[in-house]
Amino acid sequence: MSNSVDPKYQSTAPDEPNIHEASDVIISSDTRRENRIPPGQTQTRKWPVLHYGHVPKIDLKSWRLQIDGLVDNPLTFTLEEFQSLPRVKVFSDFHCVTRWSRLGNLWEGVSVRHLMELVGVQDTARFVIATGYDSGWTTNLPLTDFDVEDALLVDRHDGVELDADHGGPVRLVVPRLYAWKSAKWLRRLTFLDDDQPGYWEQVGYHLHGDPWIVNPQNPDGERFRDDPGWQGERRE
Ligand SMILES: Nc1nc2c(c(=O)[nH]1)N[C@H]1C(S)=C(S)[C@@H](COP(=O)(O)O)O[C@H]1N2
Ligand SMILES: [Mo]
Repeated sequence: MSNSVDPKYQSTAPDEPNIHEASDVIISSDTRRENRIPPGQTQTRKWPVLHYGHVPKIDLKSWRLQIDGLVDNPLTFTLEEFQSLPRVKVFSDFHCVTRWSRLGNLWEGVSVRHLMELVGVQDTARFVIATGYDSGWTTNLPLTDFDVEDALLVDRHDGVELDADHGGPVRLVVPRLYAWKSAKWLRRLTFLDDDQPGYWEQVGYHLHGDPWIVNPQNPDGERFRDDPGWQGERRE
């Protein structure tokens, strides 16, 4: 955790989605909710830095992104190759399970769907594991929330390069789930047919982690693992 002044502090109110309406920005649908703060969350204008352990030292020349598992064509990208892929912009909110929400982020990078097409994800794939450069930290996600138009691999945020504290050079951002599913310092994506709990999921955090789904076990969002088989309802 860093104690320095937060360069990402929002000195004015965060943007509303409609300012991007006439542009090529993909608007994450949760930003159109009347109340954009999920149950149990509090809005912050900061961008807190949150992770387990230390910011890994990454040599940009030897950085690689590996995509494998249930794919026809496993691929490994250098940073230069990654940066030459077609780019997208996504406007979304960001909700940490420690109860802060940062609204109105403009993310830039490469869409998850484009990468999935390049590697040819097989029909049997249902889940993905994202691995970070921080000693093999992982998180698991279902493709129902990953294979969506507003999920992307990010290298710029609010118009500037993503810094190392927030996961640079490249992080995952999956706006529909809690922020712990948005792996920083992304190193690898592995497609699987079964759900394998990642780092926090193994110690009790939710396998799915949707902030808008409420049920008796998780009255304010899918924070912790609940009874297997229980399906909550997504709050609209
Ligand atoms: N590789 C990696 N990614 C990670 C984490 C981590 O410890 N390691 N922490 C997660 C958690 S709990 C949150 S809330 C977000 C925080 O992102 P931020 O530091 O940019 O706010 O990163 C997520 N991604
Ligand atoms: Mo978090």
